[in-house]
Amino acid sequence: MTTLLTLAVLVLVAIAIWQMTKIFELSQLRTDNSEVANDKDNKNNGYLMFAFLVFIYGITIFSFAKYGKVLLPEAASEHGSDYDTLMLISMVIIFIVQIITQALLHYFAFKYRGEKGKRALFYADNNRLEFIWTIIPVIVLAGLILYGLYTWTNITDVNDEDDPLVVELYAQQFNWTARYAGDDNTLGSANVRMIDIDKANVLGLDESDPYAGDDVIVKELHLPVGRKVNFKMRSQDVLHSAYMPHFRAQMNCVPGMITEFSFTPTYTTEEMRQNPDVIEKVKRTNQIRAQKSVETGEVIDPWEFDYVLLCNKICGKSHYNMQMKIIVETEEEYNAWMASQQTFKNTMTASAQ
Ligand SMILES: [Cu+2]
Repeated sequence: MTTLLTLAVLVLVAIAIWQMTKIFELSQLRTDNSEVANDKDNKNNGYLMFAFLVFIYGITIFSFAKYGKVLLPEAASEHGSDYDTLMLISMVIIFIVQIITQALLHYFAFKYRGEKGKRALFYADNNRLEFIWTIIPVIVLAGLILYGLYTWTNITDVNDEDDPLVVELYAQQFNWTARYAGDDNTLGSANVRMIDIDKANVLGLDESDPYAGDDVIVKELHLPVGRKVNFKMRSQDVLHSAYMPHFRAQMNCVPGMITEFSFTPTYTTEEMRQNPDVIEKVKRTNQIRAQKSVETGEVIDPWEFDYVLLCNKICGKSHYNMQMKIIVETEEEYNAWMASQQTFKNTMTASAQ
C-alpha cells in the first residue's frame, strides 16, 4: 500500500512538473506557437466528438445485451408489477431524452467547432425557445412525479384489511430472525433491553405480555401464497435494510423503532422455479459452479432457486452474508409447517428445565 502511494505521489509530481514547463513555454511570446489549435485540430476534435457519441451508444447497447439477463425475474408479489411498470416508464423516458440530447450535444460541438475567421453570433435570447425547453421537462417531470407518488403511496400503504399475516423481521449483525404473531395474530411487545440469553429469549419478548406466549420464532421464513403479509421490522444494533428483491420490497430496519412493509406473494417457490428467467439463471449459475469445481477440485453443490431476504445496508464486515431463506408455499403446506413449530412459551419452558 505504501509503495503504491509513493508511486502515485511520484507520478503526480512528474505530471505537475510537466504541466508547469508547458505553462512556461506557452507564456513565451512566439509567432509559431504550435500549442494553439488550428483548423485541422478543431476538425479532428469535432470528429472525435462523433466517435465518443458512437462509443456511448455502443456501450449502452453492449451493456443491455450482455448484462440484461442478470436483471430480476418477473415480480412475485401483487404490487410488484406496478413497481416494475413505474421503473420501466422512468427508464424509457430517461433513455429517449438521453439518446436525443447526447446526439444534439455532440453534433453542435462538431458543427460550431473553431474555424479561422469564424465569429460567434451574439444571440441574446429567444422567448419561444426558452418556453419550449422549460415547459416540456415541467410536464414530463410533473407527470412522472405524480404517477410515482401515486404508485408509491399504494405500495407503502400498510393496513389491516384482508386479514393480513403479521410477521416481525428482526435484524442484527449479521443475521435475520422472523417472529410470527401466532394464533391471536398479534405480536407480543418486545424490547432489546429484555433480551435474556439464559432463557433463550433472543428477541427480548415481554414474558408477561399475554400476546407473546403464542409467538413463533424461526430462522426460515415461510409465507402462504396469496395472503397479505404485514412485516414489522426491528433492529438490535445498527441500521439494516430488509430487502426481498423478488417481491420488490425493501424497508430499513432502524434501532429503536418499528418500520413496516406489506405485500402479497403471488407465486410459490415451486412455481417461481418454473419461470423461464429463473430456469435460465439457475442453469448459468450452475455452469459457473461446475467450472469452478473442476478448476479447484472442490465439490460445489448445484444451486437451487429460493426466494431470499437480504440485508441491503452495509452494516458491518459480514453484511454480505446476512440473509434468510423465504419459502412461499400453499396454505396447507404453510399450516402444516406452522403446526410443527414451537411457540415462544414452549421454548421458554423447555430451556428453563
Ligand atoms: Cu445488515
